[in-house]
Amino acid sequence: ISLEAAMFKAVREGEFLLYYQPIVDARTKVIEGFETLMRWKHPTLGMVPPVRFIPIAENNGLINLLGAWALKAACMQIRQFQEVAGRELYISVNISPRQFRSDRFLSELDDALAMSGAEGHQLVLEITEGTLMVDPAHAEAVMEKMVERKVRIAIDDFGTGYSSLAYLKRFPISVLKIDRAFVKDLPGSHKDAAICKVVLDLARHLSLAVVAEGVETEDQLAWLDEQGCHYVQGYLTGKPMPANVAVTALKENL
Ligand code: G
Ligand code: G
Ligand code: MN
Ligand code: NA
Repeated sequence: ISLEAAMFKAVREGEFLLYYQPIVDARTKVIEGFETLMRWKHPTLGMVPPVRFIPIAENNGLINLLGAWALKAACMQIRQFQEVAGRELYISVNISPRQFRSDRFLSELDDALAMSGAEGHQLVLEITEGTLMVDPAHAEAVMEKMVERKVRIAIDDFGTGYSSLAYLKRFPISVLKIDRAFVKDLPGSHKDAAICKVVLDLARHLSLAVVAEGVETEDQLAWLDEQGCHYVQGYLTGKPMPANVAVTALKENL
């Protein structure tokens, strides 16, 4: 049976789960939030990576179902994380282009907040530049509704898409996530260093938060901190992990 057919069954049987990767303060390493990353635990294939199933789900529309489920699961989980930590944390959820454009997106967002009791300001939604470019007027209208709910918007994989900087002026964006592609050869690569510096400077002037992704070494972390990058995410400070492991990480991080 095809992966596609298996996915419909997997949704019914609850084979999808969320992993959580810490987003930490670059200086103190205090966990500020978690990005949720979807996993598919197939009974015989084992862990199917998202690069294999997200594109299929995006194509056949199953992403709408999966995305709505992930939003709910993430909002429910943030309550437990906060109880363990005894302080405010946020959860950052990837929203696929098709999910963002769906007519049901805002009502699913409201459902997730309502049923979990999570607050809008605890939620960051990650979208890519491509998502904004398909239908900017629609994107603007949806984002205004998100702002009304105090839900923040992050641009994921910043700088890797085909889009102009004009969208930083037009849309109510709060966070830029510097793609791993610009981080992995830091601090040695002059080009990557220049790109990261410019992004950080731009973000500072626009009052945007920056998260550097894919941080794997102490040298990368030290350089980013020195350049004024306040938040990092990567294997160095925490891999994507199941919720119970994330709870342990939170307890050790206090
Ligand atoms: O989790 P990595 O660990 O392998 O994720 C690979 C890719 O899959 C990333 O580009 C990520 O944005 C995407 N991805 C992971 N989880 C989700 C999800 O819940 N929703 C969407 N739309 N994409 C996701
Ligand atoms: O596209 P998005 O930024 O949502 O995807 C995040 C992806 O990056 C996930 O696949 C996640 O597992 C992966 N990732 C997170 N931290 C690191 C890291 O330090 N190194 C590498 N190679 N991948 C990472
Ligand atoms: Mn992401
Ligand atoms: Na990214």
